[in-house]
Amino acid sequence: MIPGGVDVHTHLEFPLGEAETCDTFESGTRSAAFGGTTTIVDFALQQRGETPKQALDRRLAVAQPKASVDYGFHLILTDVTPDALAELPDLINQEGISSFKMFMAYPGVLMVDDAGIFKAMRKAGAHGGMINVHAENGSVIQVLIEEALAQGNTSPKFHALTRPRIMEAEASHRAIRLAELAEVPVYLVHLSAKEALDTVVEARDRGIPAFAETCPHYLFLTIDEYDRPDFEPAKFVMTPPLREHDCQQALWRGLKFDDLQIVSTDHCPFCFNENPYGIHRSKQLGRDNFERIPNGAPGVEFRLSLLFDGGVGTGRISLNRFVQLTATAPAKMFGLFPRKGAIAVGSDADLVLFDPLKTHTLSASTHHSNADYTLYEGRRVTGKVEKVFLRGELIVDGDVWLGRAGNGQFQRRSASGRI
Ligand code: DUC
Ligand code: ZN
Ligand code: ZN
Repeated sequence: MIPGGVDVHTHLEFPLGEAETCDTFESGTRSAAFGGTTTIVDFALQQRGETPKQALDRRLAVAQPKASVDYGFHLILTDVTPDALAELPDLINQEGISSFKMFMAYPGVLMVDDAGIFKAMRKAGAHGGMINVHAENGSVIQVLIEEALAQGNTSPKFHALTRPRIMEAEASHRAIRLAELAEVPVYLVHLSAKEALDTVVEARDRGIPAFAETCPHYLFLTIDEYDRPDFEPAKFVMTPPLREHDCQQALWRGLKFDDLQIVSTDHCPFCFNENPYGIHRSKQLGRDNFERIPNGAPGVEFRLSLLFDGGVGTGRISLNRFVQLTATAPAKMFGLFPRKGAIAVGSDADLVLFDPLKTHTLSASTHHSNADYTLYEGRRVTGKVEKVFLRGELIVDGDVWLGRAGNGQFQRRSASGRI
């Protein structure tokens, strides 16, 4: 029996550029539950011209009737106006939104310049908040993308080739240094490159509160997936892209030595085929231009099984470390502990009965996401979620769904806990 998983990086019903993810709060939280995750922290996106509070209210209205596991939100700041900054203290201390995500990538869409990031960091830091950063140098990457397209290099592999590891490292370093000056804890999302991890290690060795997560796809897949035939590689187009094998080894080492604190999924699902959810929810948008392939992949359901099989099963990490990476540390980092992330008197009875000996096959034909593919089709893993309890109520019993849409509760998170 282990604590219910806490996945602090999902995107349900989420607009991304011209696309939108294909899992609703109903399908996505059901998929999470079948994978042993009883709490997600998703994102509310501030659109331009909107204040962060307006973005939160909009997002709550979407999630509340549909979510079947507990949920919170990080707030994505895209427009760092004086009004937006003025709302941060209340969001952190009244509304339960203690972390803010900012993008150093996607110029003209989500990217905020260093001045904006620094202003938000200083304000959040002064009021107990955390800043999450998507660390890639978006301006330089844009040059590489435009060069590739001008040369007729439109296939999915060029998504990876135009997003080099050292541009993740450069932005990671910049984010950490800005956070250091602003005196705010910083959390790098979806860390993939060894060189980015090196900057985190360097900062942590100096005592800076810099933290990072990685995701199962960076631990189990490599850049070789982009050599698949036809348009198949589009399934693996996520940001940052899959990296070379030496990064994988560095990430596993990082998990072992606590240079990386959390494994979350960045569940950002788009179908491969246009039907049944339409082209804006599918990879086909980018058939003739890799830049238009929606960036993201499904994964929320397989985090526990993959990490148990590939981590505990191989002896890379201990069983305790597995629980820490998937439940306790994310709950602590994002102000949910001890309500979440622990089996203890007074904690929510979010419990997973996990069979460590049961072998099963990961497949889109049996998963519960709306996505029509998985990154791990046919992979055999040992370790399976058998029963899931949310606040004491049985919601997954083997293959049977007992949960209810609307039964998930919004979690007001406390000011950021550091671990
Ligand atoms: N970053 C994310 O965290 N999720 C989806 C796409 C992206 O770039
Ligand atoms: Zn990102
Ligand atoms: Zn994401």
